[in-house]
Amino acid sequence: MNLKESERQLDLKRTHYIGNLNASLKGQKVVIGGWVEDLRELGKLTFLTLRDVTGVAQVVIIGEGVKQVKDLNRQSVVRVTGTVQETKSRDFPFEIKSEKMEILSRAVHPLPIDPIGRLESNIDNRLNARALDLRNQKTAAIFKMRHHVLQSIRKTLVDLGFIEVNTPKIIGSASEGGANLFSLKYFDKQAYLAQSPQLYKEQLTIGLERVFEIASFYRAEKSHTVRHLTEFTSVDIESDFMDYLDVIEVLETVVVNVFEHVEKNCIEEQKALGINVRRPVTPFERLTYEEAVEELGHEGIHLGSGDDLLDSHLRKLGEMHKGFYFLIDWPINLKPFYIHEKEDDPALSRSFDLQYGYLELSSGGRRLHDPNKLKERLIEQGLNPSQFTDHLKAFDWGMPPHSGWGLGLDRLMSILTQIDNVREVVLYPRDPERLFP
Ligand code: AMO
Repeated sequence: MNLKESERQLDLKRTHYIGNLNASLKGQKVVIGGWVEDLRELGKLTFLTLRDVTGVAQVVIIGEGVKQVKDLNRQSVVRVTGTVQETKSRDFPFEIKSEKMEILSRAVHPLPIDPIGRLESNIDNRLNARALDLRNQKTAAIFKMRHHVLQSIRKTLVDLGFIEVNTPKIIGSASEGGANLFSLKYFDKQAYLAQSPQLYKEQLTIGLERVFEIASFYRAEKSHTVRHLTEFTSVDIESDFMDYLDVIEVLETVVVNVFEHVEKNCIEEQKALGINVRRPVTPFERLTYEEAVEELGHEGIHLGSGDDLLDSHLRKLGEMHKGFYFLIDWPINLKPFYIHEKEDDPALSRSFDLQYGYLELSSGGRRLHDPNKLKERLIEQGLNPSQFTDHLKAFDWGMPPHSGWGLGLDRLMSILTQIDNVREVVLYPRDPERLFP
């Protein structure tokens, strides 16, 4: 087929990612592409620092090319055909002598933020220009790490026999029964955004036994803290034939594997962030709610049995229990309707939270699988069983005993990267004030 020049597809191929180049390729012709991080004229030469997602290289331009890049703004996108050669530079092990320079896209000047990070931008300006912020190596490191974290979690759960599923995010009735639901008009009906996959994941144990989901969920809470978002990513699991202490072990394995994976596989990212990720000490401590209340008592904080642990209490506990620990056996009145009581002490429940210091990372437990008990609990909590008909009917189809948990991925990322504000570890965070970009 004879295509006219204008119809022919532009050749945009590169021969190498910059990260795959090395000094041993001396004399080899390569085609690389990326964005211009820096440009320095030095007599008849121009030095161009070119970055792609894998690394940074020095390009030397002589002759015609010098004119081409004379007025080129930083962050513009170019493709360079050239030869790998030795360099006198102290910052680079080799350089590319440019033979052909193609300017593919021009960046404006000034840009809304300095993506090199030489000029500090505040978080709001960075989030408003998030795509550009990803050219900052610190920011890029966070999201490369997040990718590794997701891979590690998937691997651990798949290895343990869990099947990855996708449940609906547009739902007809509240899954957790709470008031913090976003409602939306669904044609002529009322619908909501899912707060969690709770009811679906429980139902799925009927046929798939062990399931997990990694997805966005929604909470209509006007919380202005560094740990709350209105849209957050949750890692959820549910398994039949497991009690709460079994799924606690799964959770510990997931978390420890994440740290080990990142320690080994994210060397550059740790450097960029100035952190050293280390495998946490195991097993994580398990503190019962009653023990926690007693410890708080010694600190002069007196709680009645069944009182919730408020932020200030968790902060005090966090001072005494640094790092990861499980808070187990919560009073049943503090837990959602689906949580199973402790048979030997029905005021308590087979439930847990995973804490990192003061921060709650996950909660979970054994679930009620007896439909009559579940109906009773719904009524006790002021909920109407008739709104849960679709869920309850599954409990008559041979519902196995089951347990599970939900882990806040954004909070885990903030612990791992040692960055307090979850907005930093989410690409386009949503909070009560932020709906754009
Ligand atoms: P819970 O409501 O405790 O439990 O949520 C589980 C975990 O999700 C994270 N999380 C949040 N992260 C950021 N912003 C928010 N607004 C937010 N809300 C929750 C936290 C929290 O520990 N269905 C149960 C889980 C289960 O029992 O399986 C649930 O949703 O890290």
